[in-house]
Amino acid sequence: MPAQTASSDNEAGAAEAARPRAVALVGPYGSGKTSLFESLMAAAGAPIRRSGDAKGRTMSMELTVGHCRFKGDPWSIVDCPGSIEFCYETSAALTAVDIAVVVCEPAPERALTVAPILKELDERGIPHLLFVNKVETLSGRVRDTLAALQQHSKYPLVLRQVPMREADGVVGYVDVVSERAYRYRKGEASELVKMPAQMRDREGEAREALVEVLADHDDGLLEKILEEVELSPGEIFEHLRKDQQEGTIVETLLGTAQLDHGVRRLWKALRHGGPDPLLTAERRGIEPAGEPLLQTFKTVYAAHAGKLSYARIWRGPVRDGSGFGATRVGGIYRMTGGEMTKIAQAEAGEIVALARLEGVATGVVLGPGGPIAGADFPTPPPVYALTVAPHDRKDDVKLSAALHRLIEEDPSLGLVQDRETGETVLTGQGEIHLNAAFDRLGRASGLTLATRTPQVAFKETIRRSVQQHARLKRQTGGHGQFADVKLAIEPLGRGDGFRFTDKVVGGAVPRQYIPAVGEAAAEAARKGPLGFPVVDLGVTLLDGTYHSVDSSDMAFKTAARMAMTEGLAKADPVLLEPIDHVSVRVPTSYTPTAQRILTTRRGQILGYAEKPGWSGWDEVEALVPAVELHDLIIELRSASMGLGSYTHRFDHLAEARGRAAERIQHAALNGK
Ligand SMILES: Nc1nc2c(ncn2[C@@H]2O[C@H](COP(=O)(O)OP(=O)(O)OP(=O)(O)O)[C@@H](O)[C@H]2O)c(=O)[nH]1
Ligand SMILES: [Mg+2]
Repeated sequence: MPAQTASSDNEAGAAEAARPRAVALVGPYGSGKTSLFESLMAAAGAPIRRSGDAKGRTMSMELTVGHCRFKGDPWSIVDCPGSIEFCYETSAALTAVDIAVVVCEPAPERALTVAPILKELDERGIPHLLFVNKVETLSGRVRDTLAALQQHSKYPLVLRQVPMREADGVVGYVDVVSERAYRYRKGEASELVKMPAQMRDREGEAREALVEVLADHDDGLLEKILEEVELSPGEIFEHLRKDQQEGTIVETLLGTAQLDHGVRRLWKALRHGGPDPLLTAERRGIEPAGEPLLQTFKTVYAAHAGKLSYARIWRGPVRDGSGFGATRVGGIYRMTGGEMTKIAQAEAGEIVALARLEGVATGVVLGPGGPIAGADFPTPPPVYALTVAPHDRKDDVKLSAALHRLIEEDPSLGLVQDRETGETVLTGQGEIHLNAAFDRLGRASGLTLATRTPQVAFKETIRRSVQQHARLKRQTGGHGQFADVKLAIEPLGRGDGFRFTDKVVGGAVPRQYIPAVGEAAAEAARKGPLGFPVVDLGVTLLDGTYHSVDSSDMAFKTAARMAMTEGLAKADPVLLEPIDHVSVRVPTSYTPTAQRILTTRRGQILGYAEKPGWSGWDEVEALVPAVELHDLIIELRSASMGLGSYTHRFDHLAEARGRAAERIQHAALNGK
């Protein structure tokens, strides 16, 4: 992005009132985003109920929006979930904001957990700051934390504050630009104090490091440094602001969200480094002038209001009642602290909830003419699945309607109607994700639901060719039943399916009865001697006899079925299980762990290599029986700080023998 645009925009912006900006709080699970959200809102004077200490807090499972003003500037804050199972919400939120704050913990060994979100921000070109939270627990050097995090960031992380320590830990900080020292005060702005003499050197080092990074981005600044010209705080500040707005540096701040330490300092960094929404729109390729334009980033079905689409307004104004293609805005709401306030129109930069945008999916860019573009962020592939069924079959229709809404609200869920097992399967991002989805589904539909592990579509085949003769002869009263068939039952190549051939000569079985024999053979193959569909099977009608009065379609069907049942059992039946091609992604330090997990699950490792474009991550490829995949994600995550993931696709059917086959058959018998 050209630097001129950024600065000229700032100058223009200074004269008029600032446009509403938006920030997303992102970062690994449990790093303190919700605590920071509450602290930021409180520091801006917004009414907010704080959930207090650890006891009152629960894992965030969806994004939350709050509105407030800091020093007169309007802001929307989007608190995102950190759990990988709810990453879709975070990806969607990032599409709607000008800047993100990556909230992380100070321990360097946790740096790896920040890697995925840094990667996403870098790839999507979203400017971001880093907030090292829980800094009161910092025991080592903040430099080490930064160095560990830097490995996962494309852009330089620049330390904006140096921690000030006393016997009982971090008590304040020195601002590296202004060179002023501050002491934290709980729930209040920090107090300006005299910089402790022993901090001068460390602060000087940090300042030098910061200036060096800035000089990398500006030749004028570089010249000044080489000529050893003294730089004023104002000058450094301007460079910092420009680079931060463009997203080419990552300012790093420290604090303790729970005690409001460092939170006003973060607010100021956001105020200066947060790009104007028009700049963000430009980054996204949206012209600043033109008809109203908005983008949805969350869809909810609220109990009373009906469908609500959270949207960022890229070009305003959007008025209540305005048409957008085939749909019309049926109410505009601002969300503050869980409450909805109805407003008449929304301006560029605002985040609002729009009611009744029927037919508009999450992520869509929408203008008066209708949808212009679809979601520009990824939907993660499913890694976990459970079946869903109503307790009472008569509620099937009701459930299906509720399921479709559920998936509209959360596109990282998926619905599969398994034609082979007859099950309705809900797929998603993990156990917690699916359980939360079932809770919501139960509440929304009022139904009691049953769920369980989905069945794997096992098959069976035969290994031996047999010839089987069967004769039906029944005399009941006057009219009898007669049919006689001789079938050749033989194995075919893997993947050939089922084939019926007629080789009858001389009208031993009249033409009109032959289709009945074929149908009966195919029907019999639907459930073989082991209880599963028989595949890769050829059946040939070789010969037979008939009776001019007593033969019929029915009689030939019955005879063919008898021949199949007897013949298949003698043809050395064997169980076939689906084998999937699995691709596991882990940080390289966990590659051996991933291989061990796959091997324990009867996997055959094909190899591993660095994941393209992901330095420090490997992709392990393996062939693994599908039946072993159900809870793979749970083990993988618990063994890799939550970072492991996988994708899979059907590869082939393989014969299952011995103990594995016994287990499968045992499970299938009990499950059915
Ligand atoms: N020591 C310390 N603990 C904190 C601080 N901020 C938050 N916590 C604790 O960290 C835990 C997680 O806090 P949350 O604010 O819920 O974290 P989160 O990032 O929103 O979590 P998810 O949304 O589930 O990813 C809670 O037990 C908080 O009390 C902090 O500054 N210092
Ligand atoms: Mg949270």
